[in-house]
Amino acid sequence: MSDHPRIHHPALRQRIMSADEAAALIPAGANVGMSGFTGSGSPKSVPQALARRIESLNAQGQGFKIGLWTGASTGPELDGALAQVDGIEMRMPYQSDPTCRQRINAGQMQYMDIHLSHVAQFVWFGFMGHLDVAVVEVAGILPDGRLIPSASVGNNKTWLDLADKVILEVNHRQNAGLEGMHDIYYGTDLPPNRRPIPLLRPDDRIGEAYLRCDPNKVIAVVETHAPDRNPAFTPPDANSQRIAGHIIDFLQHEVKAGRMPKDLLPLQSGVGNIANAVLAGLNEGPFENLTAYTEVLQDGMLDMLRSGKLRSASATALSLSPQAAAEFNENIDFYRQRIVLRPQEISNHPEVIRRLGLISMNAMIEADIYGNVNSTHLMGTSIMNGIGGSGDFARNAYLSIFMTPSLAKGGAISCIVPMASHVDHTEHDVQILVTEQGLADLRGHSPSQRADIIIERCAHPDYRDALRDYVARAKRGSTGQHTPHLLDEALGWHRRYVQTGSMQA
Ligand code: 0RQ
Repeated sequence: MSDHPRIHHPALRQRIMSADEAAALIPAGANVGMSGFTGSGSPKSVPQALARRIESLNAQGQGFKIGLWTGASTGPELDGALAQVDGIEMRMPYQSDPTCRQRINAGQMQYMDIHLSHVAQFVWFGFMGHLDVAVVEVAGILPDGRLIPSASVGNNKTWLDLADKVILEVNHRQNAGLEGMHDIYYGTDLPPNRRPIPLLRPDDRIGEAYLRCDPNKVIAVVETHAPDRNPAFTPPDANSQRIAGHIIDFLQHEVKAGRMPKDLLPLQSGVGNIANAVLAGLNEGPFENLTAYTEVLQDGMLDMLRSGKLRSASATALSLSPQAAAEFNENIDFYRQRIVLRPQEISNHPEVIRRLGLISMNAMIEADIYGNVNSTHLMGTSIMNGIGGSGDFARNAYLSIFMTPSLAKGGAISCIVPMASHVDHTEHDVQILVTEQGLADLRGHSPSQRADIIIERCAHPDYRDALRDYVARAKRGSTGQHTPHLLDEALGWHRRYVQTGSMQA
């Protein structure tokens, strides 16, 4: 046993093999559900071995590809390795890998970008086709075959339940102290037999600490020793700090107005540097005894747990910089009492989000003057990452906040435009927009009123006159006066950038 101290199931110890041997068991054309959510908890060895196999088979003209389903984005060992060898036919539900992005935007890889809360149920409903193989990283295997989940949960429960065959990667680098941090809920039936999810507080535990897995389905167990790969965050810049300041002032105002308790409502915070800066601002800010019900737990939330500002945090994945991961690993007993990691169908569940009344804060690419938000497409046609969980939260939160610097590309692009070049979140799902310029509270306002508020509060001064001029002319030239637009001109802003490299041309 001492050779394989994390694999306690006798029959599964017999199935230990190399990553190359395991990858050879994945057939061409298979739909493969892999673990992984941000750079956390994805398999580290089998995808790279599969990429090597695909490369050599494709060199012989075989055209070997798989359908790749995950929790969300993954590390370079997974998305990067498979995309580089052109091994992915259809990718879903979210990616942020440069090679994937390039292939998708070149029309060489199919990508189905869907709400993260939809993934598990779409697969259960049979909407996505058959799941052939699951490749899941775990922190250990118990004597009865149950699995200690890794640093993310994502869709692993669904993959293990539904795949014909399972390959497990047991990663010795994952902290053994993760055991007990997870809450895997097995009560999600299918319509018409669904029951309420009994989660009433962000830190409730309603399930089990382990993933169930039929040992008879396990065709390979591979041992690995590789760390998760999440990049470091950049320290908050002046714009992010201003955005954080506007949000904190606004939340104080909401408390004073009696629309929120003193310790606020559970926080959801999106990915990236701005979200992290807002958390840093909250850590210095006036609010105490906070809770989080979110999807990804970044460095900023760890700081808040340590300082005591945050009482508890629920997520589906850790997404920690190497430095924060080291601190987390040293103090895992402290964090295990305060963090719950759940399947993403629960962390992002509309019913739970609506019940808990979240404050949802997500970054965006651009917003238009009426409050429609683009989170996914650069200049309307090229995917950046994907919608991720932003739609799950925006539609169902108590308060939905979207934020961005007012300018992109060194000032050549305004992030406030007449008409969003792509819409992920409609005006109906967006209550607050924030840039470093200010905060626009859109609640209770008609489209025309919103246009004035957004231009005056959020647009950069360099673009305000042009936006005001657009609105004035749209009011004169538009047939309908509810949402005035000059349809032939509305997207001209983006066209001007494409042609000249500047919207101000
Ligand atoms: O491109 O790198 O080529 O310069 O867009 O911009 O400023 O680095 O943005 O890292 O904060 O991510 C919305 C993409 C923001 C992210 C988004 C260009 C800009 C740059 C990226 P370059 P930044 P951030 C729950 C929440 C969707 C998922 C989500 C995201 C690149 O937050 O993916 O919310 N969100 N999940 O130059 C043209 C504009 C632009 C622009 C920026 N207006 N026009 N290009 N760029 N604004 C968590 C999960 O779901 C996991």
